Amino acid sequence: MFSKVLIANRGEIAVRIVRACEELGIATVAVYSELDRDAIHVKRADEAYLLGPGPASESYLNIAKIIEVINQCGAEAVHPGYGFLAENAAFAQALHDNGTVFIGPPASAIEAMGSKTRARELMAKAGVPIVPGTTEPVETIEDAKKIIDETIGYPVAVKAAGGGGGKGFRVALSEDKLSDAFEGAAREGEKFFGDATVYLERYLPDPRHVEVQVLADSHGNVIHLGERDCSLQRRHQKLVEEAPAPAVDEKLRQKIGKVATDAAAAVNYTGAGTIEGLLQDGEYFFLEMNTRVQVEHCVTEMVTGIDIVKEGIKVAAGEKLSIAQDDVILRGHAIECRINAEDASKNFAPAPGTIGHYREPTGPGVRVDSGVGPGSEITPMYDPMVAKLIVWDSDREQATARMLRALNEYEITELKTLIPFHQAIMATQQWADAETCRDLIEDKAWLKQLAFPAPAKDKAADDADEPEAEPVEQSYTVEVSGKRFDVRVIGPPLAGVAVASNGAAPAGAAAGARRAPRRSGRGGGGGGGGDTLASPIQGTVLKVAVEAGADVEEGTLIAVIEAMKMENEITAHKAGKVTELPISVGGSVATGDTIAVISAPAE
Ligand code: MV4
Repeated sequence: MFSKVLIANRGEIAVRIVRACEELGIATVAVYSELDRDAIHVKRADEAYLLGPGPASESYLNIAKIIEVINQCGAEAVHPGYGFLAENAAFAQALHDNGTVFIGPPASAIEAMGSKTRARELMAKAGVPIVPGTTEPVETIEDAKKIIDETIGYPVAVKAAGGGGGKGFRVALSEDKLSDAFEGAAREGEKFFGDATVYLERYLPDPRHVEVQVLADSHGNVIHLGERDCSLQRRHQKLVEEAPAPAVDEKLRQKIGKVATDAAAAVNYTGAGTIEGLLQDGEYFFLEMNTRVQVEHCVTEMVTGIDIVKEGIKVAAGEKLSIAQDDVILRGHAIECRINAEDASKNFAPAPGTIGHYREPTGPGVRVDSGVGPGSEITPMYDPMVAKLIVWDSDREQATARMLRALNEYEITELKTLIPFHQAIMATQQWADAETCRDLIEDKAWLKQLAFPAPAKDKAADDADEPEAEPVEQSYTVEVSGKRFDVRVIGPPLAGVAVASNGAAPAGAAAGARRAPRRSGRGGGGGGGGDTLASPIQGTVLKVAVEAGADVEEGTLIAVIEAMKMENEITAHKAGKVTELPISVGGSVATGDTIAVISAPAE
């Protein structure tokens, strides 16, 4: 076994890997950017090294610098987590050349699965069912038309060959929409992956996203740990995942499990990986392979009792898998909700900011994997996912009740997160019926009811470092439905009512007034107050959807800002007339910059 592992990542997954290493008796090395000096993953590791400035290209993606740190600290292996360098074959190769173990598959497997056309070709040859379509790149729109007419038909999915996770994915419902879809997919492929190559698939009208967890060692053992359903996603960002998949029975599980282990074996896979696929009317089709540990691996850990991260580390050290296929037994049901710093009521606008009070749910069957705590700053520079709430219970219905209980227990102030969204989703009949909830996630009116209340005016309460106030006893007269009561309240002084002896309303004030703490908060989600619509993020203006002088409704699309390669829709925070619009396509905006000024319409 390794004695020291460097973790080339940040946030919750870095903490997750530290935990696995500690349990295996391995010393841990964190790396961090200048923005992450105070991050939890840095404190949790045994040693930590600064990589460079905030931008990932200068820190978490800086291969030369990471190798320098490896050689400085003497780590024998590197765990890449997910994102950043996890599926970068050049990084895996560079480590190999440096005599360092990459905790993941061989560079050749990453490369084979990285090209989606190559992966489709390999899988088809290995007898793995792929979504019907092309396994060769399609060069021109004319070629595409011909292939579609002769074999695939409409609707058709046009996907970027360098893609994955839905990036560079367009649908053409009919021939007149093909050139838009083709060009859109090629453009996105070029932008995200430097590869404009596209391929075609039959578009399945209402599939479920079902993926299979695999584990493989270097002794020829390849097993699967059953499947996860990740159908609840928005713009290809998964929001909720569960295991087992409601639509998969034992017979289908064995079938898709075999598909997954065949797929992994075909590229000589080692470590933890996932076969992503679509399930439509009981038929399963390979989509792509993620050659890394995934965000949602936890739900599989909960129903199998197998620690996927530890197994990955052990097989990288040359050990055999500690379980055989027959040892894998699924028990109960697990659900994961991703806690993102986003405002669902504003079209999932990024809502970076600083956490005030923070307390995670606990109790039976609850697991929280997080990389934040009180006072943590969530920067727009990195992924908005700050934590994952995972619950286990004996069946799906009970797991849902437990998830609702745990979401209620989660206390986060000052930062807007998806907690209200998850609370609403978990309470729907659609979720109870195991539907994909696609209509709800796109329903602007439904999302709007998740709006956060106006931010508290009390600035002093923002300061989480203030000491807790002495409890005080105060008498009030209250009227409940017209009936008068005299009450005594014992606790911290209420904000705006009592003033502590030092003259400032203490931190306890916010806590005292809190019943639904996560709903308070003044996170940067969208409005600068008043007429000004401020940008919640830093990025590039991709689209300006209105003209100055236009009358808009609350929720009207104003602009699309690209940040972190994600397109973010900025919508009107109120109804009125656009009186100022100081942005233009191609321009850049900083967090807090004015996107538009919207004045109340004249009476
Ligand atoms: C598809 C599809 C329909 N037909 N491919 C690709 C990436 C992943 N995020 C979802 N992807 C899809 N690929 C073909 N040929 C539909 C989706 C899809 C989807 C699938 C299952 C559940 C939810 C989904 C939400 C959006 C898109």
